Amino acid sequence: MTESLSRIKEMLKIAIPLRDADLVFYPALFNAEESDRWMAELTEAIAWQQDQMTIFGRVLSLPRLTAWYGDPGKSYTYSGITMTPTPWTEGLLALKARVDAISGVTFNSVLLNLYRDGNDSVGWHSDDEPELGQNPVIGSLSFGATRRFSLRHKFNKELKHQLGLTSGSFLLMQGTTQHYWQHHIPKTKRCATPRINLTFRIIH
Ligand SMILES: O=C(O)CCC(=O)C(=O)O
Ligand SMILES: [Mn+2]
Repeated sequence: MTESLSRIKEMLKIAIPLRDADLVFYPALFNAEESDRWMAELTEAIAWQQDQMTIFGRVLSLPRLTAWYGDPGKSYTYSGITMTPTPWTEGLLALKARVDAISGVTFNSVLLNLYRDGNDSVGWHSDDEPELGQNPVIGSLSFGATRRFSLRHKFNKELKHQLGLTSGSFLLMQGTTQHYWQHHIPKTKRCATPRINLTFRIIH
């Protein structure tokens, strides 16, 4: 076994026991030094965009910067925005290799979010667009500031969960998770530094 494969097998892994969901959390897929390096490299190397969305006829800027990379032809539409993929960079392919190995699937695209500070956020949603298939597998990698990731059940208001997505952590969401649960990253006054999140996806 190669060194990196055995390292992956020994990785700290936490199953999050939520009804109607399949969530596995790896608190330290990357160590602090690697994470700082990726944070700096991705900040520089990614073609960050400020996208707009239209809600009730009003055009608003998304409260974060985004980018979409992936295999040719793997376009993705969400919130009325169609993103055509930028070709993989060497760095993103290296991250994908680690994430593929731990997830046991082959991702073909990644949506990147840059939260400049606690004023940036993402609203409640499920990653359930038709092109993600019946049971979407989403691999969510975080670098930089720790932000709170909240989950709520779509049909039972009492079921909720919160998780701090720390730098270097990886959250795998699969099975029926996107059918039954929504997630978001709320704004916070307690965060003045940036965070980058990469959600690896399989576009069918
Ligand atoms: O930033 C995060 O952790 C979540 C991002 C997210 O939910 C998405 O891009 O669909
Ligand atoms: Mn999402």
